[in-house]
Amino acid sequence: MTLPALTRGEQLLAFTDYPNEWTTDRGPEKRRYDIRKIDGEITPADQFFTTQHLGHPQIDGASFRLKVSGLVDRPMELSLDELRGMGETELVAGFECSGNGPGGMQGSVSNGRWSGVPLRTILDKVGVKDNARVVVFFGADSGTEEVEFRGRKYEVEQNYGRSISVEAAMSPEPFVASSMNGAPLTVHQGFPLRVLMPGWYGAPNLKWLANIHVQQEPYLGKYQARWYRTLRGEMIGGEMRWTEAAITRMRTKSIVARVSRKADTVNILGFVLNDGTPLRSVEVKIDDGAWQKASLESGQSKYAWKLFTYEWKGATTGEHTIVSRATDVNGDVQPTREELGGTKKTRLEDNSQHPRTVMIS
Ligand SMILES: Nc1nc2c(c(=O)[nH]1)N[C@H]1C(S)=C(S)[C@@H](COP(=O)(O)O)O[C@H]1N2
Ligand SMILES: [Mo]
Repeated sequence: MTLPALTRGEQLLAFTDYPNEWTTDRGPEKRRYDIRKIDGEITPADQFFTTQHLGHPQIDGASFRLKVSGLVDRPMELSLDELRGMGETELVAGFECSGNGPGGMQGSVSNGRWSGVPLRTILDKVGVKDNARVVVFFGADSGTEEVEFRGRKYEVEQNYGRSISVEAAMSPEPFVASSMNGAPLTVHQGFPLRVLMPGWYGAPNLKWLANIHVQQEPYLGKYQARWYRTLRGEMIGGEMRWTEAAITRMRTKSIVARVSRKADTVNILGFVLNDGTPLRSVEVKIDDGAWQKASLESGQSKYAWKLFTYEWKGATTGEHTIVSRATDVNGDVQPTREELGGTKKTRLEDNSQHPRTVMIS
């Protein structure tokens, strides 16, 4: 495995596409990850990107209880100790905010080592009733939200909420995480508990989890039904139909993150992230050259981001454009901006190729 850390005598090259005012700071309690600083597979907790809508709730771990309610045989309120006693699973997984893109220099993405209790273990303990279809997660964070209906606006108090199907909830992957990178979750990361949906965008990875509620009908809270969705053209029954769908699984995206030089070799490093679908290749293109195959690391799990590297020999001085594209085993190729624009109207889930510019001096 090629180590992503810089070796002796290796120097970072400057990207010329970062706006002068770009910083990792996104205002109170929000932070981007500076992907030029990737020097290992795991993002350190104090650099892990972070965002939320309704601020940070302060939760006392000792008196905290996770409420499990709705269509279950045995509703429960579980303490952190009780949850810890129910088993532990660990997974290296990355995710990006569905709004991550060139505007924020792809800084709303990170990769961590999470551990916690499988969601299925909790649901088995309370007993999900046969008529249950949906598992809703509510965070402890709340605030006044504006909801628009038929041209009128309404102000309501609500918690951040997200839902998944019972089928997805009972699959082996999702878990309720209590630690990242070997330490309890920070307030930023959702202390004391967050949902970890491996392979899904950030929005469903609900922080400060306070209540798991099981129900039969779809959950239509603002952050499920309105805010996190995409207007997309799909071929359905042989016709192109424009439909809206909730943000769920990550679409394959590769990004050139760091460019460095040692003697006459320019080293290009980037990451690929998706929903766990195995990858066929990652390729790199320099200026108007041909696509060249990059070497791809296997990553620490199916759901971890995969780092890729490409050695560029014979680079000339001046500004150059570098872009990458990933292709999965099904042959799905990461689209260009123009290609993606043909099937997606709204802004979220932008997995288009992102050409970067660097200066070689
Ligand atoms: N309770 C709660 N969970 C939340 C959110 C939120 O506003 N409230 N924001 C979501 C969004 S949009 C993203 S991108 C991720 C960010 O997770 P991070 O701060 O650990 O990077 O948290 C998700 N979980
Ligand atoms: Mo997000």
